[in-house]
Amino acid sequence: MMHEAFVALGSNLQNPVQQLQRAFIALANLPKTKLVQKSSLYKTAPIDCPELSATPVPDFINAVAEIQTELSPEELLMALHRIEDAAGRERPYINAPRVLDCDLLLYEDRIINTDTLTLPHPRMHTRGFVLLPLFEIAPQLSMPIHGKIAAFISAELSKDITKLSQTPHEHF
Ligand code: PH2
Ligand code: MG
Ligand code: MG
Repeated sequence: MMHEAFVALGSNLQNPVQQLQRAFIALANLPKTKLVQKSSLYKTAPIDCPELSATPVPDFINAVAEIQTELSPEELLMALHRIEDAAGRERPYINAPRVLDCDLLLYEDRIINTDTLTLPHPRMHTRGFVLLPLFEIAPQLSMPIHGKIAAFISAELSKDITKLSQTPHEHF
């Protein structure tokens, strides 16, 4: 049985646009999984990222993908971690700059609270960099617990987020 899931992608290191393009391909290549929709790429200001040096935290590129998968939520989570690791992800401290972050947002309407996985993603309804790309590909979507994503989108959450009009090199 195929299950609908949504995955948030983010990068603010080492050519983030290319990191996200590769991440979409990696999602499409997962076993027992189809990539159904990908949002535009969005340039977003960092949220809750500690500034540990004089250099400002780089902006992010964010996007959301819709997939259909026969993987279980736990299998999918592990597969997403492997995609992050393959991109060279390091985890020196919480919310450190990263080459690739792949977060499982929703898996059908499952509510899960284990040590390793919380669904729906606990912060998804508070983050413009998730809500805007998600709304682009699934405007009618409803989250378990919180309800319609559209109800959470506001001018405040949308500030410092720019939709990139064109993904470079997509025409080749
Ligand atoms: N991810 C975070 C924390 N802050 N800010 C932006 N703009 N984009 C992100 O993907 C992001 C963030 C934790 O994963
Ligand atoms: Mg994240
Ligand atoms: Mg993550």
